[in-house]
Amino acid sequence: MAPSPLSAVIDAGDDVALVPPLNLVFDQRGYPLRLGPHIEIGADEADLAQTSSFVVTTADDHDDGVAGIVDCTLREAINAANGNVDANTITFASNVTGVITLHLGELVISHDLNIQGPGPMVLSSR
Ligand SMILES: [Ca+2]
Ligand SMILES: [Ca+2]
Repeated sequence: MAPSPLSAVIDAGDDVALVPPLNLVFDQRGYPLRLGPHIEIGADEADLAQTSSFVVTTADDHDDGVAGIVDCTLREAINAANGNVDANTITFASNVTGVITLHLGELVISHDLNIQGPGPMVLSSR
């Protein structure tokens, strides 16, 4: 489980794990081991929140509370955009294809939002 955004373990790890002999590259979930200035204490690196425009990085439908640079669902991007009146554009990473099945219910958009998808032959939602 990733640390909460205010956890004291964030960026408090020893970056020596990134260099020989350990040469660690990924955390236990496959995220880059260092996001931000330093690694976290523990097995999971906290994702960094996208703050202005948002790039969806997965076709999954979940909400871990962070529209992160590594893990950002359409739902997380919309929720983050809803909380920021200046953030009004959502795009999709090129690897996000297929169907986004909305397991968690409908998406709620609270103000003007520009969602730029790759087209229905590449990505759709239901
Ligand atoms: Ca970090
Ligand atoms: Ca996320």
